[in-house]
Amino acid sequence: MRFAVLTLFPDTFRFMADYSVLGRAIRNGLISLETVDVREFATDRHGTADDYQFGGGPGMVMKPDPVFAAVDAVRADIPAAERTATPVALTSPQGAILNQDLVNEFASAPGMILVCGHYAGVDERIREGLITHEVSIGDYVLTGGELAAMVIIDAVSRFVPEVVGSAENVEHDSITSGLLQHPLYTRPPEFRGMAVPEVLRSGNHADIERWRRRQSLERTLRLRPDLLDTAPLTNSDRVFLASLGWSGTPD
Ligand code: 6GU
Repeated sequence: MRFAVLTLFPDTFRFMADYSVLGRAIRNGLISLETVDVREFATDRHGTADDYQFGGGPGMVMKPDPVFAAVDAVRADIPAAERTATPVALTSPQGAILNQDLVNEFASAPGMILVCGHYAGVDERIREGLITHEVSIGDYVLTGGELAAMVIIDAVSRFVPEVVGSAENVEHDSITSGLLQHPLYTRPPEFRGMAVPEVLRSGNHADIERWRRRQSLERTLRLRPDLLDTAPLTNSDRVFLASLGWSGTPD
């Protein structure tokens, strides 16, 4: 999986290439992360990437010409057969909020081009002529799209085979399964008066699975009841949830 990031601050991505899971994935050639300095594609010698807005108003706007030129340069390196399947995502607070479905969609592509939004925003022709997806990472405003791009790259990379320890890790993780994760414990069995639940030390795998499933269901009902509307639930899940007062649709 190849990530190309268009940014005004390419250095901010350096730590991603160094740190544990993604750093290893890059060194192993499972993913590649290329940063493209938009300023280098500016048409003037000052490297101007932003300008005042037509119509007036506060804040600068990212100019279209350097961004188009930078995307063209990245695309020229992508095999023609993969070009149309490569999303061009703009990070911006106006985008669709990132969720696991969108992460999965990106993960099925051969690569991604990410454009980090900045200043008051981007010239609308960037949206019209280049961008296939506009993505936000939540309803709050960041100083720039770099952190959002890093979040997207991290979440998508987990679904590239072998980046995370085993496929099971990804399939069983919380949200991917549609429910929040059950509680986890490691040694010591008792810590500051807090004991590991007996069932986890029983060696009875059926009991352990049932306990974990119920903990997931209980936690999801308490913290994220909205997830229960779409989570794949069995009949016994529904009976258990009903016993907790859940009034969701029985099927
Ligand atoms: Cl993608 N960019 C900015 N600037 N702020 C954000 C965001 C993105 N997502 C949430 N807030």
